[in-house]
Amino acid sequence: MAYFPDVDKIRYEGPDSTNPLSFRHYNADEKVDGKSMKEHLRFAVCWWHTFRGTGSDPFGPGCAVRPWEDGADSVDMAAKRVKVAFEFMEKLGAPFYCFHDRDVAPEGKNLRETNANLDKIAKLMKGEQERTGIKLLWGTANLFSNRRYVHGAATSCNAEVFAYAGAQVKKCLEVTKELGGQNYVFWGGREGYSNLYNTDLKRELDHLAKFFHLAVDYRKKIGFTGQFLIEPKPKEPTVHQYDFDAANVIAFLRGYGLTEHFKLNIETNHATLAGHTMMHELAYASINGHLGSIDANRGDLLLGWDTDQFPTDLYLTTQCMLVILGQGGLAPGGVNFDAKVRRESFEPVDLFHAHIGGMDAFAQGLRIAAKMRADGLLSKFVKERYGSWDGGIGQKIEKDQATFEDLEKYMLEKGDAAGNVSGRQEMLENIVNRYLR
Ligand code: XUL
Ligand code: CO
Repeated sequence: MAYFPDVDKIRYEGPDSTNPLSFRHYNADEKVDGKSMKEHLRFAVCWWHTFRGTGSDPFGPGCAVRPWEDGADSVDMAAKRVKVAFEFMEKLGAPFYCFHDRDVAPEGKNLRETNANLDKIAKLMKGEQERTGIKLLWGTANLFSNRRYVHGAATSCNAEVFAYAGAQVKKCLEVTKELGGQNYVFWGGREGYSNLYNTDLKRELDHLAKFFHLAVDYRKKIGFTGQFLIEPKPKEPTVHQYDFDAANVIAFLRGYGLTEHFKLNIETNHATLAGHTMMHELAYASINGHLGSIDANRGDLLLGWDTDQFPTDLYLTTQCMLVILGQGGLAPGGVNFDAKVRRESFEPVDLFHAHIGGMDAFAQGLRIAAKMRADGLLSKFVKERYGSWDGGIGQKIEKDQATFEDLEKYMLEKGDAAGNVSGRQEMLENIVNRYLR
């Protein structure tokens, strides 16, 4: 049974193709900088938006046409959806996927039944993985949709809820391991607060760290070797999300002795909500050795909330790939499309158009970034801009060979600081445009 009968396998047809159901830039096996595009980009389809998204919004219910859905959140429907998902991913040529436990299997009437549902569906997913060769990039637990998580999960004021969340993550780690997941993601969900009048801030943060330590302990116990990732997000659903941005999460990990166990999964729309560019967030994580994976999407700057649109902007994808290539790649992480089609794009084929566009935009970004790096114009400019640190007083400061007294003596002799030159931002922006023509 085919769920997308009108769509064949999506193929690379080159930049001149006018077939909207073809890749114009993503050519999986083509080598760029010594590695295939497939290896560089490690694309993943997300289960939640692509197979559970209905297009519902605060103003109305879903209107997406999904002929295979029967409207039930049942185990049977979940089983059918596994077939739908793998047919889609196979036709698209996506090498990876990601899921939340509750995307793939429904909750039962208690934890035992819920876990049994998950096991049943995970078995089918494993079978489809073996049949298609599609792999699991990461699993994660949904610790935010069920009403028990109204006050958060690990940071709930209610210890019972912390206990349930621990049990849920334990199970999800086991399933992720069973499916060969290469990473495991923690997105804060409702870990945050809206008002300090009712919140013990210190206790909540301590509990969050305790939760992460318990996860690290359990992962060692079961021998799960996938990379742990924390996904920062500044606001939505709570006013003050604890994992605000890359800098905040890295400081948190340091403060609680967790740095060696976690990297970050950086999402574009979360970066922009934090008032940063994606490139800033990626660079900040990367220079700290913490860039693990990305959730590729974009927001709408005119709206300013988490619209999770598919990325199509070549400046954005080029900037992403500059940072990613700069650190030698993302593996075992990848590029996960945490993105959804617009409510108005309600037909199944729109799921293909959306992913094709995102994959092509990243493939182009990869090519452009590789060329820019090979030419080295930006890196040469930056190197020269900091040249004063490669000798003289700069080198002494960097090598801890200068005290404040030394600096005073040096400047009293010179009288004033010299050597400032233009930052040439406009010239550099023009250079970048040369590559994007
Ligand atoms: C929410 C979000 C999540 C995480 C996984 O904004 O990005 O879907 O990626 O829980
Ligand atoms: Co995300």
